[in-house]
Amino acid sequence: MSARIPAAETPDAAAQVPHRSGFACFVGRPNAGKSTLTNALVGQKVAITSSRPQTTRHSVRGIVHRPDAQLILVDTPGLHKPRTLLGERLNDVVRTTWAEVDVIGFCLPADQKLGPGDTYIARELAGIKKTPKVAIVTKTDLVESQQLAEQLIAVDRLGQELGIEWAQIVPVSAVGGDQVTLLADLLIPLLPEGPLLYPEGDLTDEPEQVMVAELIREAALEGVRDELPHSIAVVVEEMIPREGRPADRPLLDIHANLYIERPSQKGIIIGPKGARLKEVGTKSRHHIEALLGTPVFLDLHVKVAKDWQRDPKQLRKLGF
Ligand SMILES: Nc1nc2c(ncn2[C@@H]2O[C@H](COP(=O)(O)OP(=O)(O)OP(=O)(O)O)[C@@H](O)[C@H]2O)c(=O)[nH]1
Ligand SMILES: [Mg+2]
Repeated sequence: MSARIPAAETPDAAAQVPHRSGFACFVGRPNAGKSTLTNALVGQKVAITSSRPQTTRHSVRGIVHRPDAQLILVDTPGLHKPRTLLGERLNDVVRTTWAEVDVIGFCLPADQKLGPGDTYIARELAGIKKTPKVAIVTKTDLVESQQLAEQLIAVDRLGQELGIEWAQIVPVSAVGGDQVTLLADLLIPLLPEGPLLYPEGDLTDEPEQVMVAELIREAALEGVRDELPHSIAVVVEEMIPREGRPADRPLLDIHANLYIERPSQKGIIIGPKGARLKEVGTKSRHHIEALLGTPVFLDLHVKVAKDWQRDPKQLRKLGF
């Protein structure tokens, strides 16, 4: 007598597993680790990250491909109390995004006690009844197991207090690569059945020009403090292959402007004898070359767009 193969493991049964596809957005306070987690799940940098809050300024899509599913992650800006028109616009992006997705992943860092910022977001999430919500406790590598356990209990309690039924509560470390795959496994069953939404192999739908601008901004954010990170915006004006280059030695000319808000900020960005700006150029150029797979000449200029975070006209010009 032959051994019986459990039904779920027969090839026929595998073929009957429905294909799922849909959108899961990550929301949370600024700096909660949403973009780092998005990149870890996709397996490649699609969103820039930094230790400064409010790094992400638009919704960034990252695509996870599985044989039985396509999970599209939508990384959003950190939801915060806005102090500028830009801040209001960023919060609008978050609220529009979570109204449209199939699953909401609420990110709460393990190393910080739940605070008013988290409760504020949770209250809003409680009002979105129809969408399943997964609580994601991020940065678990930063805490001991006791502290993690306390945080998981606190998150559970927050759900109970506000009438949110978490579909899951998942601890992850994007930096340590811990439970990242599990998170995808848990999000996928919450997606509707459906066909591929993006071509196989696509990891994001971000335009190249936007990714290049973001990589420059990421390099510029490193080492700047206080208000300055918020004041920086980058626009790529042009990307054109240099004429007259031999086919085996192409060069892509990229012209980009780095905007700040006040003339007094210029000195810090440029640095003594231009050293800082040069460093930003060199660092981002390496990342851009890796992204585009071609040598790049980066022409980077610093310009002042006075008080752009508060000026509707300037915001429009900068793409917000
Ligand atoms: N140790 C550790 N650090 C992390 C982890 N995930 C993110 N970080 C760090 O936390 C900081 C913020 O990460 P981001 O991914 O940019 O946070 P975010 O939620 O996207 O922030 P905003 O875009 O500003 O809303 C960065 O310095 C990350 O390196 C993690 O799993 N472990
Ligand atoms: Mg981010």
